[in-house]
Amino acid sequence: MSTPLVALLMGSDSDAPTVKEACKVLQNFGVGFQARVLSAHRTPEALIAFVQEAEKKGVKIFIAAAGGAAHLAGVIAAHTIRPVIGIPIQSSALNGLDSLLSTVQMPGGIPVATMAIGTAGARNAALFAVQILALTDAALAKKMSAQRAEQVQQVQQKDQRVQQELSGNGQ
Ligand code: RP5
Repeated sequence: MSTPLVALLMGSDSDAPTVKEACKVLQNFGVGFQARVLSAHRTPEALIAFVQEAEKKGVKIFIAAAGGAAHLAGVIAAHTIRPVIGIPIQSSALNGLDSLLSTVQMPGGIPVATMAIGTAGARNAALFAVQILALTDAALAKKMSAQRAEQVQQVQQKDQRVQQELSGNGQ
């Protein structure tokens, strides 16, 4: 894998199954990333040291997944001017609403691009990171367009199938 352009941080190893969805997307696009468990609350010093070091090593985008009182993305954003994308984990106590609100409600001046709760958010976080990188990488932009076209085809196939199965209107 190439030099990590994306740092993918999670507050706990219990977030890993969700974060895996983001990893799959980045792997599909051939974007190098580093995944780490670092917590805004449990390992605050190590988190800040990692962010500073990652910037020096050329990480361009931070993705942060956390649940509950999810301050990971916000704390990262406070320590870097690189884009930070937040994934609110679908927590068991409040189904992720806690994670969503604590990730999205940043004070003006320190933005976090907050995705949907759970696995859809994880996929979109990675896609959003690829879109940012694609602004200055024509090959990546081409792959992104191809992926969108493939998605259109998949939906069209599903449409055909549903028409045949449910309404008998398939051609
Ligand atoms: C957050 O607390 C983590 O991101 C995780 O979603 C949540 C629960 O962590 P564990 O108790 O499973 O380690 O910091």
